[in-house]
Amino acid sequence: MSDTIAAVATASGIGSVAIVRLSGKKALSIAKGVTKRDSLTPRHAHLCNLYDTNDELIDEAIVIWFKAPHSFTTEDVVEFQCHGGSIVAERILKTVMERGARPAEPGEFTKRAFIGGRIDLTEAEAIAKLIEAKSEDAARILVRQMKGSLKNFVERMRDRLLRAIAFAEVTIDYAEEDLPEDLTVELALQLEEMEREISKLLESSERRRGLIEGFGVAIVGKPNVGKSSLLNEMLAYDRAIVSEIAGTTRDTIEEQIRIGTHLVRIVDTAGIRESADTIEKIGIERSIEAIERSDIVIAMFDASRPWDEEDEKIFELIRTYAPGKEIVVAINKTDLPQKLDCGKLEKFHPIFLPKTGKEEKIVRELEKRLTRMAGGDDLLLVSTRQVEAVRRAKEAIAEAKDPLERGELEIFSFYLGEAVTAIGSISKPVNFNEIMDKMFGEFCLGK
Ligand SMILES: Nc1nc2c(ncn2[C@@H]2O[C@H](COP(=O)(O)OP(=O)(O)OP(=O)(O)O)[C@@H](O)[C@H]2O)c(=O)[nH]1
Ligand SMILES: [Mg+2]
Repeated sequence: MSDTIAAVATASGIGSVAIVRLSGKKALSIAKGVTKRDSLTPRHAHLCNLYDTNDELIDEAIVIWFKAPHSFTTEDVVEFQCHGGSIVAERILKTVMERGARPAEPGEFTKRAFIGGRIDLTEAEAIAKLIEAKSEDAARILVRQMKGSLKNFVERMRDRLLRAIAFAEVTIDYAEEDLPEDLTVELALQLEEMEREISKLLESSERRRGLIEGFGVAIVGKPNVGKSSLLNEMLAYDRAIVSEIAGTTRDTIEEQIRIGTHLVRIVDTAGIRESADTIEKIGIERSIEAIERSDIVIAMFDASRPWDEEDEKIFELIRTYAPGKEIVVAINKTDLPQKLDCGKLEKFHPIFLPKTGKEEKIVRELEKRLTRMAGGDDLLLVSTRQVEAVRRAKEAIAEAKDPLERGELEIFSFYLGEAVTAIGSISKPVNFNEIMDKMFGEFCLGK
């Protein structure tokens, strides 16, 4: 913490402005040296010439000093807003290093903001994910979490748990006193309500993981039904080879498209078929893998051929995955004479794809499903760390139920204490160093 750290905070490449950031005890004195100024006014934009250690002019830049503790890191921070491109910013960085700063680790500015008590971990993680977010919906949720919405949820939950513990403790200490009889019932109700809220958060975070990473859509179906044709139409160019030969696609093909405000990873797979051919077999395994990794499965069937064992296999697969995923059943080749009996598929409300204009129909359907998946409350668990902590809290709350019923209030308190620790760790880690390095190491440089 005593080191003064520096980094180029903006993305590399051509741009009109780049920002070099400096944080720590020496930030101001280094800035004075680089600008050759005797003084800077806090929070004022100064137009300055910047010089390297050989007194050579590097750039003319805007320099702002954020005086400790009123800065992002709570330390003295100086920002140099220089001309874009990589050379100028790199020269400034080199100069501040020669004057006593050291390069910042990824996420180190945010780490200092956390250590300085300016933000908690939920806010830090929201910042990291906001930078990565793949959709407007995610950005909207994350900016609120950056401003403390998840932190507030955690605090409210902690308060409720602590109050429940306090009730129990009072009962333990003053058992003979006149306590309301329905206390156990009241506590049980509270536990149930907390469990419900936590489960909802876990469920909606899992369902909406795609808001940050992008949603996965897998197209599956027996060979030759027209999977690659659909992919090509969606991408508006011939990405995959299409032919009348069954088994044309032998590997999974993955591309990204935007649907509405969402980023979608669309995966075309090898047709699922029992096969002795090793290459095709590997392809089939990959198809199953693609289904497992996806949020939405487009299961495609061929209207021009009778239902067969291969269709049956796809049907079994979608039945297996249906409860956890959005399944879109698409009937293709509807322009040819109909030989397919769709009876079994009725409950999936199949959509019929025309020979031309498949894309429009499927995108409309996907948009509907995405809207459904993306909906939910305003909170989102954005890392496995957060999910694990909430899951642990949920388990501990569940464990507390039995002892409560049996009137074993010490054990009840113990489990609720575990829940408090687990939920609290979302904001502030229990095992400080380990979490700190793991978490902030995933940040990008300069943040
Ligand atoms: N008549 C008709 N033919 C289609 C339609 N869609 C695709 N086809 C044809 O069906 C054949 C197979 O199409 P592909 O897109 O290669 O099928 P696939 O499902 O990717 O096949 P594999 O990669 O072998 O699993 C090609 O000859 C396409 O031109 C359609 O709506 N109507
Ligand atoms: Mg194909």
